[in-house]
Amino acid sequence: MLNSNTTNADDLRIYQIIDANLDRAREGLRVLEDWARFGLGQEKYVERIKNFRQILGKNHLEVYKKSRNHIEDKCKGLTHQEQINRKTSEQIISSNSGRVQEALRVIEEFSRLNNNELAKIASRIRYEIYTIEIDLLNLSKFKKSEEILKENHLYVITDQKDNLLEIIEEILIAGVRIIQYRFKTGTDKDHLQEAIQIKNLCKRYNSLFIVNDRLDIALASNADGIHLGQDDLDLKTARKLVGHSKIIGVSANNEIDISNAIKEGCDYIGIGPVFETATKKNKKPIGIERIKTLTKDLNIPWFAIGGIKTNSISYLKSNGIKKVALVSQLMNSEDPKEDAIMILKELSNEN
Ligand code: TZP
Ligand code: MG
Repeated sequence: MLNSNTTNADDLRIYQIIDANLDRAREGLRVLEDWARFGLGQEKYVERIKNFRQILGKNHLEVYKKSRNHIEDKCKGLTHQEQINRKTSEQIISSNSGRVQEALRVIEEFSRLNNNELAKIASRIRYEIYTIEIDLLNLSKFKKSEEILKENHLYVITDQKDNLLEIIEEILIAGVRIIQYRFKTGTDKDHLQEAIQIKNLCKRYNSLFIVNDRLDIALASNADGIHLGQDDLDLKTARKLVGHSKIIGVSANNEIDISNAIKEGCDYIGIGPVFETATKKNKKPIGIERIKTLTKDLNIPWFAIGGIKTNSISYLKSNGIKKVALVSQLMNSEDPKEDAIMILKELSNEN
């Protein structure tokens, strides 16, 4: 409650500032709440943000509202170019979190003079919004990655090539939206540098960038995900380290590994080798029938892998296999762009 009941001109100015910023904070919170609700389906965040709006609403005293028209606001309606340029949901989350944080800071400063209770409330909510902003951004990023995995049927894995960046760009131009960076020899320093370059390319083409095996390179290059084989870090540990903003994919080719991967929260599975492949000579192919059995009840995205060529796709599709991962077919292609276009077309054919 207010500390005094007399109102002078200075108080009016302060009340007006508090009034404007309570509105501003609540409006910004509403934007965040609606994104958490409709954009992300995150009930827990909806409740938290709604609660903040209600607390601020309860503390929006009549004196603040009444001060509204006493002093003319000459800056009403000013819009900054940044507001007009906002395009992505991430930009909207960031700018509205910033708006809430700033408004709460102003409330905190000015209400400290005559409403200490409100100053404390504003300070507490402001700190919580800092973490909520990061959580919402991470959840949005994750959701986008999940959608790319769901909507795209071609997953391209790299091999070590001198002109790797050129090949990847051709493939991205063709329309591939999932790239996994895979390497087995070389120095970490070089790999990290290459990973960052591929990540930047993928970002430019709105594509997922996933790193095979190496969590450190995935984290350092700010990859969208990590792919783990059965001998790599276990999924629980990896999740602890990467958190919930990155997707985790797993290679599996038997019931137990698949069911464990799902239980531990993997986001997609690579299953194979379907056919013989020179890329993984020591792995026995499991064949189409086995893949059909293993994937019968799978309801997360999965990609068949191993020995898949452009001309095997229609056969795979006729057996219900809709998503594929490839290494050599595109990495050794004379025209990766044309080949990728052909494969994407084959995969999108209805039959
Ligand atoms: N995992 C199972 S098979 C395989 C991997 C990484 C290699 C696939 O390579 P290719 O050249 O597409 O057969
Ligand atoms: Mg591995």
